[in-house]
Amino acid sequence: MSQRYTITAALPYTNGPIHIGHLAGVYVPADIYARFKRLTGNDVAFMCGSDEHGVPITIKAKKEGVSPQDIVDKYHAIIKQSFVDFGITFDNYSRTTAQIHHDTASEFFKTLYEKHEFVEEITEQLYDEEANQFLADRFVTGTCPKCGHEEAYGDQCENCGTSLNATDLINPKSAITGNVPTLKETKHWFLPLNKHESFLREWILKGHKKDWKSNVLGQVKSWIDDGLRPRAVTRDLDWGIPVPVPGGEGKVLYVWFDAPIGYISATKEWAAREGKDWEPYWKDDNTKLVHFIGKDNIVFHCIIFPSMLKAEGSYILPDNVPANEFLNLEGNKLSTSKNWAVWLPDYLKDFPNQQDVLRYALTANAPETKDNDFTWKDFQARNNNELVAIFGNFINRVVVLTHKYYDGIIPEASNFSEVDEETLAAVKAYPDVIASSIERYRFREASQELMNLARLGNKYLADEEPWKLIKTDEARTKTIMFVALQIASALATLSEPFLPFTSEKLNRILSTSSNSWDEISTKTTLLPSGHQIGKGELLFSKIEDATIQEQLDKLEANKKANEAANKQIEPQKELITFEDFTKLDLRVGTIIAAEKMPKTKKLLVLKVDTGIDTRTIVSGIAESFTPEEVVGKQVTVLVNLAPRKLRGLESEGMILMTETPEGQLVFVNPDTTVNSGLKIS
Ligand code: B3M
Ligand code: ZN
Repeated sequence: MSQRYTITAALPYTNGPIHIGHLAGVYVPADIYARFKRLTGNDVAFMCGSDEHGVPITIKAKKEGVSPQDIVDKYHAIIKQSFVDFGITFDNYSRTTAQIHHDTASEFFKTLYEKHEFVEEITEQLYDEEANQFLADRFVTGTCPKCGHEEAYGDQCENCGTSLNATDLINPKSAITGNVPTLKETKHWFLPLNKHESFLREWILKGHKKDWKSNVLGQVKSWIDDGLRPRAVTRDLDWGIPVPVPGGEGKVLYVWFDAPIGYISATKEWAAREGKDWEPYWKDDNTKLVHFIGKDNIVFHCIIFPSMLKAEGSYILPDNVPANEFLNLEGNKLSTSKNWAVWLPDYLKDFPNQQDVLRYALTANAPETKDNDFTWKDFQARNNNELVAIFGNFINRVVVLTHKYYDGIIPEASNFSEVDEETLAAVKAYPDVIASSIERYRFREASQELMNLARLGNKYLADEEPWKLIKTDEARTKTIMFVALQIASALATLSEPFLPFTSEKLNRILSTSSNSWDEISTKTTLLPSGHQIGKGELLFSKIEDATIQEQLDKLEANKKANEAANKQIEPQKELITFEDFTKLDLRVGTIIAAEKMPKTKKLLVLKVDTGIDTRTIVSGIAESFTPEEVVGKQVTVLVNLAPRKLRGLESEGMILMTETPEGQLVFVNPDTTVNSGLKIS
């Protein structure tokens, strides 16, 4: 029976491209679910869009010296393209700067205001006197009162997930100037979450105990048990949706108030475009609303947004919020600021047309019940050992043999053996097996069941050996190939939610289009005898060690470059007098010989012509230069430094160097060749 679904995926902040963590945590599972629901005949509205308000965007704009609108325009386009590239089938990808969203969010706010669902209060908020600005959300950092994490933000601690008010922070610090904020009075509108507590308890903890994920229920429960407090839903900022009620001048809606309403505006925009009515998708009790999010968004989707919807009164509440945990990368937390990430546009450049490999690797290793680690080695193994060796190999064998034996025409099957019957029956069971995993939001498990179907095909061929039988038993070979082709056809349909590009290719190879999900279980023949299949194409190709090493090197290089870019210029040392300076005897010297100091990594033993004499100087430059490279170089020498023994060798002076952020040493030398011994002053 067809069911109406409103499926949402968290609106990404538009202050940077998206990376594999976003894909694994939210967009791939949401897309699998949406595709699956469509294939099983449901009415689906799959909604997303860019989250374009909020402080991170303002901060980024300030840093780059452009307007917030410039920032969101740039990243909205990049993010939207990534979703298209990775086959994420949103029915609408909108944005929160769209007029329809401003109108929808304003209306929503006004309705709650008119229903007296807000508490209006003048309170003291953090203020940066130098920047002349109130500090909320990400404009302020400090110590989390709950877990002690020292870099918690004014709205949330990313370490323990607690949602905070800026004034809760211990030792708050302005993210704009670094100053300690003062307190200043200002008026805001608060959503009294405390008022909704018993409803929330009833609805989530009693109503959804069975089918919600335990990580989600756990967070919600601890939130409610801690006691809910009124939460400000307006801010003293200039980037956002203006507060549409008297006294709201110069203030905007809190980004977490407007963003989830973005799901509604996206639906409205889509419905208008498609000539549909949006309301049943949000107001009909029979509609199932499912929010796909990461774990840091749980409180917003399970407590704050439902309270808003409930207060408004005409909306349905989410049926489920299958939040995922976090994905790490090579053992470390994914981090935009540390550039420790695999960005989707970069992946696509390095692995063109291999979106399904990433989709598969991320699904097979999805952070569903605990944080998980993405490693390039695992990515390679998933590709080489599963996609290539099992799925691709099976299809390739079937297609090659069908062309070789029958010119690509599906042969007639005669007597099915017991194994054939069992195999065909097993195929028929797969739609339900995979569906049951998807229904329980177990996408890893579902992806492994899909691979098991390909395994079944591989094993069938390996056991039946049509390549041997073709010489002795033509009729039997035909039957085997017929059965194998049915499995290939089932794979074309059942792989669609997980591997959409592969499914499309496979349908092209088989000259078919996907069946409906249920037909795989009900139809006796998926591919009839006499059907002509198309040309073979390679579905997957092996990924070599060198390719993986390149990715690992790239990660390290990105990290280093980022550290270098963030490296602080050292503060100036204390003042010295002119007399102090004249004590230094600096000369131009010429290196006339060099050799490595035995048993050391860093030291070169140099013979330097100082103009005064030729002397030995031991210098820690062996990691940046070979002895051959430095011979003949002119350098700056501090000649009157008291001699020092290094590894038993007297070093009579010092060569001046500088070091680049990448750790490369560079000589400080005259820009034309001059005589050794000239004074530098
Ligand atoms: N923009 C937060 C995030 O990316 C966010 C989600 C909004 S969903 C309504 O973590
Ligand atoms: Zn914390």
